[in-house]
Order: sequence, then C-alpha cells, then structure tokens
Amino acid sequence: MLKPKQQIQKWATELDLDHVKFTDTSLSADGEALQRWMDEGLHEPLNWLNDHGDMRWTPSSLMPGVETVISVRLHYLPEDVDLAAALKQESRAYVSRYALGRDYHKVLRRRLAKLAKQINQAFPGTESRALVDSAPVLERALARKAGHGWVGKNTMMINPEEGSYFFLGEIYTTLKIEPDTPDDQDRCNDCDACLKVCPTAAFVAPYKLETKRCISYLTIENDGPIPVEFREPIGNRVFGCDDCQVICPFNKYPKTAKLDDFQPRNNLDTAELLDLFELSEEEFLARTEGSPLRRAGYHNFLRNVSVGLGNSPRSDAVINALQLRLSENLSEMLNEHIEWALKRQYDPTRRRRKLRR
Ligand code: B12
Ligand code: SF4
Ligand code: SF4
Repeated sequence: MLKPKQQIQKWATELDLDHVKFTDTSLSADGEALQRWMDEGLHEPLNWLNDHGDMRWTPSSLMPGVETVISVRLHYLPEDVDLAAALKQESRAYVSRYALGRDYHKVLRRRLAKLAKQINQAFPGTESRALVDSAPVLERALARKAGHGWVGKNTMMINPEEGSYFFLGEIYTTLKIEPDTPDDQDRCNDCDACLKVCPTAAFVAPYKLETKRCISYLTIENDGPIPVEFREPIGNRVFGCDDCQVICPFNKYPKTAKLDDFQPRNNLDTAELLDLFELSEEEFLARTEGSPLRRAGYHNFLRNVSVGLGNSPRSDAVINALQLRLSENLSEMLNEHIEWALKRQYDPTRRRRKLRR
C-alpha cells in the first residue's frame, strides 16, 4: 500500500477532486484576523459567523483529537462560458459562474464523504469527518496553510497557476499526516484592479470586505429589500457576482471544471431577464432543481430580477411584465422593487452608476 498521503491523493484523483493538500490545525493568527474583522462589524448582517466562539479557528473544538486537515480544491468554471461580455448585455441575466450548474454543496460533499469513509476504513481506529460550508471552519485560512495559494486583496484564495474559480472543502481527521508547505507568497504587489472594479465599493481596504455591500450577499443571503443605493450598481447581476475575480490577472487563463456537474443547466448562462421574471413559482422550482439558485427563494429571486429589469434598456415588454407582476401583489417588498424598476424604465436620463468610497 502507498503511504497515507499518497494513498489519499490517489483516491481523491479517482473522485475527480482537483487538488488535495494537508495541514495541521493551528490557526490562531487567522483567528485573530477574523476576530478583528468581526469587531469592526464587517461580517454584519451574517451574525452566525460569530456564533461558535473560537470553534471556527480551533479545529479541535469542533472535532476533538483532530490531527490533520485535508484541504480540497474543486474547480467550477465551465469551459466556453463568457465572463465580462455577459455583464454588458443589459437585457440578459448574469448568474455568478459558480452557480450555473449543480449546487456545489452536494457535488463536493458526496465526494468528501466518500473519501472520509475510505480513510476511516483503511486506517482503523482513526476518525475522519467531511466538511463543506456546513460547519464553522475557516476554509481559506486552512487552504492557505495547506499550500493552495495566497489570499488576495479581493479576499479570494488564489492559486498562482490556476486562478481562483474553485470551491474549498475539508476533511478533519485524527490520522497524523505530514503537513504540506504553504506557498502563500502575496503576489498582488501594487495591483489594485479588484478593489477598483467592485461595483458597490465593498472593499473597505485591501484584503477587507464589508459583507453588507457585496452583491453576493445582497442577492443571495439577504432576505430583505436591497438598499436603493446598491440597485443601479448591481446592473444585471441576479445571483452573486464575479467582478473582483474576472478582473484579476491570475484568472486570465483559469483552470476550468473537470466535472459535468458544473456545466450550465437550463440555459442559465444565456437567460433573458424578462424570461426569468415571467417564471411562475412552479417553473422557477423546476428550472432551479439541484441548483444553488434555489437558495435565494422565488420572491427574493424576483426581487433581484426586478432590479435587473430596472437597469435594462427601456422596453414596452419590460414595462408590461413589471405592471403585470405588480398587479399580482405578491409581497410588499417585491412591489417596492417593481415600482423602483418601473420608475427607472420611465426615466430617460438614467445612467449606470458605480459606487465609490
Ligand atoms: C461568509 C462568506 C462570504 C461572505 C463574506 C465574504 C468574505 N470575504 O469574508 C459573502 C456573502 C460576501 C461571500 C461572498 C463570496 N463568496 Co463566500 N464564503 C463565506 C464563508 C462562509 C466564510 C468566510 C469567512 O470566514 N470570512 C471572514 C474572513 C475574515 O475570513 P477569510 O476570508 O477566510 O480570511 C481569512 C484569511 O484571509 C486570513 N487573514 C485575513 N487577513 C489576515 C491578516 C493576518 C495578519 C493573518 C495572519 C491572516 C489574515 O484570516 C482570515 C481569517 O482566518 C466561506 C466558507 C468558509 N466556511 O470559510 C465562503 C467562501 C469564502 N466563499 C466563496 C465564494 C466562491 C464566494 C463568492 C465568489 C461567491 C460569488 N461568486 O458570488 C463571493 C466572493 C466575494 C469575495 N470577494 O470574498 C468560497 C471561496 C473560494 C476561494 N477561491 O477563495 C468559500 C471558501 C466557500 C467554499 N467552500 O468554497 N462569502
Ligand atoms: S463579489 Fe462583486 S460585489 Fe462582492 S466584493 Fe467582489 S466585485 Fe464587489
Ligand atoms: S486583481 Fe490584483 S490586487 Fe486583486 S487579487 Fe488579483 S492580483 Fe491581487
């Protein structure tokens, strides 16, 4: 049999995971950085980030006896999908490139659970647990220590050769394995392209993101109205945002997804805003089966598309569709976004605006 590290890497390759690396569990400096970020309130309104005390940066609080963290990278960018071009077609909906195919939680969790089981069986007396976004884990800090790359000014984990379009996942194990060497040299140097491109000015400083301004938060996690100041800058982004990755020079030739699961489904890469806005709840559920878009929920999704329509070129078809939805009176929150969009459609002087700090 191969040595444990090589054996685990072999199994991971058989499971189509892109890269697997190993680290120990000491994260105290990162814990302090996270605490400072939260002390400044930059995590709000995601208050659950602060729910588990030091568990997020102390793996042994989550799983007693853990010796090694196996950090896994899974690339998701579909081949042949356009990036910046889709944002310029204002009648089209832009769905973040990670969300065009199947929900990564399922895709990655299934593979990690299988890998954890293989480890448990091959090394009796050890315990291994698969984690994907489901537990309080500091994924990027672990990935950096394990040698996947560095955390850029856009706060993304970036690999110098393969870019940043990947998900992270982990296995905590009581099996002791020699840690890999970090390769976390900061290669951002004097570049600040990501900080400048952000449509909602979400970076308070390099390496520091203010959650409540990020379009990813505003269109996915946010369960209430989208503050008016962000609606124009959101443009046609109806689910998530990729701008601070698309502009990054390390994503010029990014590694793309091996797995078919991440290929666009139900034409989400080419959908028109109007088509999405006209979906009934049943059609929305059918069209987003197994997709991360389900996470937003029907009403919040229509809220996002209303904002997109308010920013799209003036058209009678758009105005009619907005008026029809308004007459359905689905919710006060949605009505207010539709009224905003109608006002924008009727305003001949409107422009696309980017926020600045
Ligand atoms: C909360 C969250 C968000 C929030 C806040 C984002 C943020 N920048 O923190 C929102 C909703 C805005 C968000 C957006 C997105 N997210 Co998100 N998100 C998370 C989540 C659940 C927690 C992140 C977290 O703890 N943030 C707090 C900050 C402070 O911690 P951190 O980013 O890990 O930074 C650490 C290091 O940078 C380091 N550090 C920073 N400064 C310093 C200074 C010193 C001195 C030291 C020693 C260390 C240090 O310490 C920090 C704490 O350890 C993770 C999953 C997870 N459990 O980790 C996914 C995760 C980070 N998200 C991910 C993705 C894909 C996205 C989006 C691209 C989705 C999209 N397309 O719309 C955007 C990207 C926006 C962006 N530029 O970050 C991926 C990132 C993969 C990658 N290549 O980096 C993750 C890892 C999910 C996954 N399993 O793959 N996300
Ligand atoms: S994902 Fe978009 S909104 Fe969020 S920080 Fe990056 S560029 Fe800004
Ligand atoms: S765009 Fe420039 S500053 Fe931002 S993460 Fe990439 S290299 Fe770093």
